[in-house]
Amino acid sequence: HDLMPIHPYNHLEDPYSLYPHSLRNIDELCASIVRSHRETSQCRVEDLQALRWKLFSREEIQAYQNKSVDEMWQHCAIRLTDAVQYVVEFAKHIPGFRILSQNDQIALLKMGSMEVVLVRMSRLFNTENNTVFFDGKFAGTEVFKSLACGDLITAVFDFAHGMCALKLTEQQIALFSALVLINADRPCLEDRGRVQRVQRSVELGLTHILHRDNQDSLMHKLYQRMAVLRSLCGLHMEKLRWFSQRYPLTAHSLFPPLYKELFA
Ligand code: CLR
Repeated sequence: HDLMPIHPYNHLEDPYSLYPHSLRNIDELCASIVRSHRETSQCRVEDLQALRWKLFSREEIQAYQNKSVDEMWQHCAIRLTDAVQYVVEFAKHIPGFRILSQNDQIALLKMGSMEVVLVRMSRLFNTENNTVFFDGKFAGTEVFKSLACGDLITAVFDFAHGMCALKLTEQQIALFSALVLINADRPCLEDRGRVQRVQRSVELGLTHILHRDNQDSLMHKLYQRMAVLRSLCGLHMEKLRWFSQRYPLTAHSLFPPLYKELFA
């Protein structure tokens, strides 16, 4: 049991503590995070393999490019919100997430849901031609041209490429997603201590499966990816502010309520 830490928390003091006390508990925690990832992942990677070369035609790309800026923003905001909704479901099924206060759950989702969407994007990414599965086919960066935020799109595609290079298993992606979400460093948390305990348990879970997979060195790389994610989401918010100033009406009346609630 060399993975078992000397834990500073007595679970009797905090009946809600989920800090794993044995390898069996870590296994259970991992299993339930993997299950909730699988059940909310929108799309199975195996199914996508068959569609790998289903690309948008010239005409279809042209149609996306001919959309007005606000039309394309609205379209993407709807797709993004749909993906975010699955991330919210994922979070709700993580045992440690459910025990947090409503306010802390919302604070974590506000900061982390877009980041998890981007982690999930790497599952739908084809590195051979730099395309992502979007709207039923594989789309390159040119499809998003009319959003007029090429730097964000390029950065997001680069991130997906880098994630793919790590060749994570679905289990590793599940645990990494949970760790991205349950981050005690986020602002505006009420009970940071409790978030920290849940974060430690998820960290322990990820360490455990990386160790089991003989890939301990990935942990360091994953922390680096988390820093990149933070900057990408900063860029996303910046673009959103730019857009809302330019097209207040679309931003106000045509964006999905959840998108506005989380990002605006
Ligand atoms: C992520 C994985 C989900 C399906 C999905 C839906 C919408 C996609 C998203 C993925 C990846 C990021 C994406 C988004 C639509 C627009 C957005 C391509 C594939 C790019 C980064 C543009 C962001 C612009 C907004 C600020 C409107 O299972």
